Amino acid sequence: MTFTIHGIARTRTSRVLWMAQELGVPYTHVKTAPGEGGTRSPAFRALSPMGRVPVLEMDGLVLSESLAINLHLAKAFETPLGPRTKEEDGLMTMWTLFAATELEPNAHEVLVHTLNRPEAERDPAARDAALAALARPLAALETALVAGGGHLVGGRFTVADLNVASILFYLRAAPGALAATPAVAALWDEAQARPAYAAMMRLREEG
Ligand SMILES: N[C@@H](CCC(=O)N[C@@H](CS)C(=O)NCC(=O)O)C(=O)O
Repeated sequence: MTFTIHGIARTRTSRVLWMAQELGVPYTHVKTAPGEGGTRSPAFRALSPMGRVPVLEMDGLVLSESLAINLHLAKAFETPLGPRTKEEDGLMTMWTLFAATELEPNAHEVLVHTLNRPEAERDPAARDAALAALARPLAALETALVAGGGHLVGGRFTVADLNVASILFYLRAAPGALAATPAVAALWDEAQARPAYAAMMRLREEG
């Protein structure tokens, strides 16, 4: 079973490349970039409803949405990152949707105002408002991680942790963002120490 990932590493495609590195299986990487000749080409638009990367192609299935792709890959391959029971599957889906809805919008806002925009265009007040809005979901994560012995599902590092950590990635330039949530900070440290994370970061640097 092999698959193709479309998207350059310096986009949300990095989340899927991270998962692919965790699986350690061969795959094809098509470096589609956002914009003309990339995501706006008719061929790519035929793959992605929103014309956005990443896209996964596998066994005739075409999937968009980075975090959903990761859930699918975790289930498609025999890996400890995937669910062992229907209950684990439900929890992994829950934490993935939590990452997408409760964490990502404000974490992205923090990223925009700490790293992504040129310094003159960054708005510290917008960054601080986003950080304040993250306090509640980060506290919820903290409670779950403490109860789970450091992981969200099944007492081991799973796709739920990976998907959440791929959003915590946005907070890397905001020192102190995880200071009030030591278990979340510990998960982020663990995620960064994984060889698959380091491999993904190398792909980002290569472009
Ligand atoms: N919710 C989507 C968002 C994907 C997304 O925004 N991709 C950006 C790159 S990070 C993109 O393709 N932008 C090009 C465009 O919107 O035209 C996901 O998680 O996959």
